[in-house]
Amino acid sequence: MPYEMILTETPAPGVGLARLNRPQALNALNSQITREIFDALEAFDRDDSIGCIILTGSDKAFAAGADIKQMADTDAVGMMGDDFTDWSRMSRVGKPIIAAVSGWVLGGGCEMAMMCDLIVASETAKFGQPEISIGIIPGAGGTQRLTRAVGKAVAMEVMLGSRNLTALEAQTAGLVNWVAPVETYLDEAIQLASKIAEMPRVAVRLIKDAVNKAEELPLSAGLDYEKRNFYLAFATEDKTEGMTAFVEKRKPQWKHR
Ligand code: DAK
Repeated sequence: MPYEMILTETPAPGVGLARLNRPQALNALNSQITREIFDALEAFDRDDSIGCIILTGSDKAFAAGADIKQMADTDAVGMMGDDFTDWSRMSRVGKPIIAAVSGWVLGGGCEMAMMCDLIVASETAKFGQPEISIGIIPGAGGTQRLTRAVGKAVAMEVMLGSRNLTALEAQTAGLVNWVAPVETYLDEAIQLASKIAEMPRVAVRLIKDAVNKAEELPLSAGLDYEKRNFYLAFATEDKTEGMTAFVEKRKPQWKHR
């Protein structure tokens, strides 16, 4: 697939990697790069050889937010009609996505990272929602996902005070899975992705689906939802293989079915 603003590769078996590649604008998210990211994530999602996806940028910037120059001349109606606004495409990706982030992780960049399932950050990563500094508010989930991730007090400070969190602060607050030196964070994300890609993929998908529901449903409805996914796992060949392999004391051979 010919992309102009992102790069894609398969850095390890089962791992698909999409890289934002607009260095002159610190990977600012305009309509084209956003569309290309969602196209690439969906292509990896459809690809049977891929079990886990990594979304990354450069060491200097994962993304410095939505493209302010593009938004500057856009009014409310223009924003509503732009396919830039349809970020639900990312939520529908069934395979796990790891954000491997470094440098600026701001505004829409922070929101995009939070839409991923895990975040591996370099020590230089700076997380923020500075929209207030340009007279707007977060529009791709920042007020909701950041608050759920780090709690109201820190979220208010970040958004009202336009204060960036360091990688360690973000990890302590619960936003980031782990922090690694800038030289190795991507390799560590690839190792994690490889490990997930080796897991039985139907179970991986069912877990991602159920965990994401935990953010939306009351506990009783969430437990019912989990139970249905649990029963569904019992309809897979991998359930039979996994349990048989345990009893026979051998490594399971997953069919991802
Ligand atoms: N948009 C456009 N260009 C940007 C940019 C951005 N967000 N961030 C940086 N650039 C460009 C700069 O204009 C500059 O380009 P030239 O002037 O060289 O042509 C180049 O990248 C390098 O930037 P700087 O010279 O500013 O670099 P510094 O190291 O001095 O500063 C910085 C780095 C990250 C602190 C600074 O660039 C900065 O403050 N950038 C803006 C950060 C920001 O305010 N981000 C939030 C934007 S609002 C939605 C989805 C998403 C969103 C909303 C709705 N829907 C689905 C509805 C998201 C909104 C946002 O993210």
